[in-house]
Amino acid sequence: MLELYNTPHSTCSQKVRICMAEKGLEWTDHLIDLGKKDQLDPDYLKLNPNGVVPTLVNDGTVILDSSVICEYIDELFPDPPLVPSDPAVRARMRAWIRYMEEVPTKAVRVPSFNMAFLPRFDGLDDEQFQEREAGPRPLRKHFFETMGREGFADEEVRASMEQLRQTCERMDEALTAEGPWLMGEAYTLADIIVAPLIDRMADLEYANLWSDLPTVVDWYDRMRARPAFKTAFYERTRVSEFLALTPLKAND
Ligand SMILES: N[C@@H](CCC(=O)N[C@@H](CS)C(=O)NCC(=O)O)C(=O)O
Repeated sequence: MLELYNTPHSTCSQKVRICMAEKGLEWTDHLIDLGKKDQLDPDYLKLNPNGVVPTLVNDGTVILDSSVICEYIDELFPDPPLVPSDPAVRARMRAWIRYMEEVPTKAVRVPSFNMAFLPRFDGLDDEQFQEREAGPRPLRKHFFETMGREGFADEEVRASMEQLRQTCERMDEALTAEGPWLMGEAYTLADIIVAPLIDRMADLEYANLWSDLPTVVDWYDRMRARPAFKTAFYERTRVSEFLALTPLKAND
């Protein structure tokens, strides 16, 4: 039995949900409310000591980290394949995944928090903010400290936007050279892993990051048309649907 501890609007959860839906799998949904800090509950920390979502449990076996979960799912349920069989092509796909984790996944957090999640702290004074943020944050302590009550600085916002633009340009290069997917003919985990990041930027009204790149526009349209994408992005999975968006301090 597959159980997924996840959060509707979390990009890391969304990629796992797309992957599982592509395989036609069913799973038991355990919803984790990040705003209420369910991810830091001692019982959840026993499952995932990083205090983040998602976590997959397969008949008692715990699998952590969204990209690792996607590869694990692909190995257990190889049909339809989402990982290339040729080792060299597979290595190229994994290099994409590492890049996605190192660059756009981190970059997306800055506008996401400044625009969507910062209002959680509205009205709190310093002491109340410290109190709310007290306690273990195994992975994100420094992230929240840097963000503070005021959000990330303009410089940080600009750097993130630059990294996200670089991602779109790299996608454009790959899609122009091969296509229709990032790895060419085969639709793979590389497409799945970047899709929620692009979707988040669209949701935050930053589609201008790729609007001059028709290959990326077309890729995103095809991605959204997939039934698995629709399963993963059910109602109220986008931050704009339930959070007030606040314009960024440093626009673009
Ligand atoms: N490398 C981890 C990162 C997971 C992660 O950062 N998840 C975010 C949501 S996308 C989270 O749980 N954040 C916790 C928080 O905001 O306190 C993975 O890919 O699973």
